[in-house]
Amino acid sequence: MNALLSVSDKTGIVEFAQALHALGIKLLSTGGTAKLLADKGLPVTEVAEVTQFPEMLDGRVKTLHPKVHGGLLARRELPEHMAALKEHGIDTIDLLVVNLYPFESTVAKAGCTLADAIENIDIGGPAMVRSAAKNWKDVGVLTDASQYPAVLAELQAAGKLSDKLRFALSVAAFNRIAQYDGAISDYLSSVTFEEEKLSETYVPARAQFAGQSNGIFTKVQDLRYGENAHQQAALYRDLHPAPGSLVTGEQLQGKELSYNNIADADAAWECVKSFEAPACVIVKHANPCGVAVGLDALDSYGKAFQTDPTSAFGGIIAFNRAVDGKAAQQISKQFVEVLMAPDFTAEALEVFKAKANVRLLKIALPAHGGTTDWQRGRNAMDAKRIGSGLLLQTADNHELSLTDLKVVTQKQPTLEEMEDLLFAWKVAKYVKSNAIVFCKGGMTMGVGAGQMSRLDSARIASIKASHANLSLQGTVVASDAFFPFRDGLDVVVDAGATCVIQPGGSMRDNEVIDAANERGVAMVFSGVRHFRH
Ligand code: 93A
Repeated sequence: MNALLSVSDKTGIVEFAQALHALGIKLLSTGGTAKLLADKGLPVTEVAEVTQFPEMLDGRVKTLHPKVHGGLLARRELPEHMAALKEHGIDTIDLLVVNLYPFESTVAKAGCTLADAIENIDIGGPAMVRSAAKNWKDVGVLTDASQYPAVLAELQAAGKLSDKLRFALSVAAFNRIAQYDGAISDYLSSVTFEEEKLSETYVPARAQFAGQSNGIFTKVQDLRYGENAHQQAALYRDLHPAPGSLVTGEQLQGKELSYNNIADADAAWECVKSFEAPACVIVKHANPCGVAVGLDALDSYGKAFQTDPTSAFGGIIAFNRAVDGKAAQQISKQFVEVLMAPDFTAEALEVFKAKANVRLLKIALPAHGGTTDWQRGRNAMDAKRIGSGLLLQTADNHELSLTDLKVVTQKQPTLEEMEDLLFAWKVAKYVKSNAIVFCKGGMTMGVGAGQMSRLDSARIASIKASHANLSLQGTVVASDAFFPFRDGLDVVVDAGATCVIQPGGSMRDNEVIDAANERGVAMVFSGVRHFRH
């Protein structure tokens, strides 16, 4: 039996080759791999010796030769194939071990030039892998070091590979080639080509649409199950995650994160990150059920918890400040699934030691002063799977500034109300539509989320406030989209709101403005909508 070994990632190759040699398998190899094996005392024949052709063009042509591809592609059961090999003095190659030039990790490096990227496009490796994988009935093809043990086990037990394993290896090989070609295509498609700058050191800019994510994802871990127990799931992250994103965090303690934990944790973390003042966000089923800004972690937590203590049970809690011992004491009185913060003091960690199941995540906040979305820890792109398709959009990274606001009523908001309006608006952005959020004094007082009717969201928000024994008198309210009629406004004013923020832009804006004037409340248009589905 002949094996051809040609690997860029040389992890485990020496031990694997030694085991093949011990089984009497003849080793063929390319330059670098051959040298390594020979240095370890293994008898190895260089491919160049077999082809009678030197590796040339800086290694661009090493294995692209009929003596290699004939040996891989010949169908052993066809006499004419075997006769052709004989006629041309070609030996069969029965086992192929190849891993490719490291294209993905090369383009992931900062400052990677176009020339670096191009030189790391493997040609001969994929060609051999395809030949071997196509001829899976006769050839075993290994494309990853993780496959070495299973292959060795069969060879040692039976002296050959089973059809089942060779077929599985072939499928894995074509998957790997597809992934590799996908990475090349993604990278090249995202490159802004500037002819005048083209030189050996040209570092291409990535297209605006792709942002800093080069579309290459790496698997972080398999998850126990998906949204439900019968669904399989895994977590992937960008090869280059944005600073301050959830996937850059470190789990300090607690049970393994579940699919739903991660989805909810992300919603809480993205929301809390948007505040500059010390803030706390409590999430249940992807919606904030309590958000507050306060003096510190303890203060903001106390306020956020008050919004909806019932829903906060088993919640996912995020802070944008370190959690100290006092806050930890208070939080540990409730059932928490996941707790996230940029840091935990030693006292806080001590408190949670007694609650070994609580998942603690330490996630650094993005540094101040970033100008791009990526530097500010945000995705440039947002994706949603639909039946046999994918919806892509730029992410909702809009931030409201005071100058965007337009007061449309006779009554002006007070300074305090203005602050609460901006707070409520930020929260509403993270609440599923239709979103109605009552706030006062830097805390949510009632959150209505995810209803098919805006009126129902408004009603639910006030029912929830009454369940939490909170009064909505003198609150401000944010609506993620415009009020199509005056009825929605009437519901929130009846509940006690004295000031409203909404995008405006309805055909009946005048009807709604007249209603606000008639009811004696202030109303502000933001000019932008924040649907979230
Ligand atoms: O430059 S190539 O595209 N041309 C080839 O003919 C070729 N044959 C194998 N790259 C080629 N390879 C790749 O070389 C393999 O896929 C492997 O990644 C690498 C191993 O080279 P070495 O053994 O010299 O370290």
